[in-house]
Amino acid sequence: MLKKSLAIMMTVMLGLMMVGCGSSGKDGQAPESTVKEEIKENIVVGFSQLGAESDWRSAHTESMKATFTEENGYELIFEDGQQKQANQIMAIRTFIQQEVDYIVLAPVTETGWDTVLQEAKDAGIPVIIVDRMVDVSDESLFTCWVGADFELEGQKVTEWLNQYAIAINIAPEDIHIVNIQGTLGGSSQIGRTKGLRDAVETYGWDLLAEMPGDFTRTKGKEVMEDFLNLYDNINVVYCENDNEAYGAIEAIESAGKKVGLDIMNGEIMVVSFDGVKRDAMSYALKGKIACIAECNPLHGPRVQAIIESLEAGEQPEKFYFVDEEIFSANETVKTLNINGKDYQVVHLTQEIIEQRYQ
Ligand code: GZL
Repeated sequence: MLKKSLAIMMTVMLGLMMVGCGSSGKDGQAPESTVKEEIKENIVVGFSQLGAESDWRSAHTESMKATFTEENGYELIFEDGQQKQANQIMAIRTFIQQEVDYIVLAPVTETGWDTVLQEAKDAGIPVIIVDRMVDVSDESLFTCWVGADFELEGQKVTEWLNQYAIAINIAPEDIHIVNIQGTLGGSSQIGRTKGLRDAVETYGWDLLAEMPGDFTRTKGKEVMEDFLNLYDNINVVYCENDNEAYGAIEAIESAGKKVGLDIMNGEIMVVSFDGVKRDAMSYALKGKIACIAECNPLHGPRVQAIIESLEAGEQPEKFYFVDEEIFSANETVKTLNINGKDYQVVHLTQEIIEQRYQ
């Protein structure tokens, strides 16, 4: 707001100066266009991004930066929280001081936001939550949320695994799974882990261990190395994002084991989430990742639509869930039925990959 009033004052002063010098309309009046020119100010958006831990996060940041440009009528103030909630809270307080028009928050974890979101509310600044969710005592502390149904993502992967296990006739108790979790306390980790734990309970799989891999390749590799040192019967690795899967695959192959879908003959199957980069799809095409539940990072246009709606005085939906696919190069499992709804498994081919990344 402060920036806006300053800009308006400068525009009016500039208009008055023009009246005094240079071209003028009839009778010395300022040209119509100067005085009546509509003052269109850029909408100032303060965006607190949680970090830069993964391919997904980089694509998410890029989508926001590519959307909120000067040409599109925005001024984006971007702050990277470097995986620390304290940094994000500081960023939000700075945005409030700067009197931005909107705050967009990609929260690293779900809890601990009530106080600072109340400060934004008291300052009259709408807050839009993107990607992971916030767990607050009062949902009026944010205007809208846009993101994915992470538990459904977990249900898609585990239902694919259940159907695949049945097809290759492996007993549920012979499925020995380890889970390389995402950043603990973030909605994507909470939802994907719940999807797995519920399936373990339902189908009777053997869940050997779970450890956080923080959605990074490095940590994913470290955790997989630990798991391999602890267990000699792992045949499924549930990675809560692709970067962890890359690290797990590296660890498995460095240990002289084979990654693949033939778990009845000693291969270790890797399943994952995101499907953002071509690398992930190439791994899947080779069967090194058996299936990938898409998690779509392109939230920029979705957030812009919310802001445009609010600018027009409308009341957009409070929660906006993004529709997402599931991919596999293996054709054994074709359709998933989850909570009464069918989801087609996209059969990955080189052609589909080319189309997707053209
Ligand atoms: C999902 C997002 C997760 C991605 C990871 O919406 O929160 O965080 O799955 C990212 O790749 O690091």
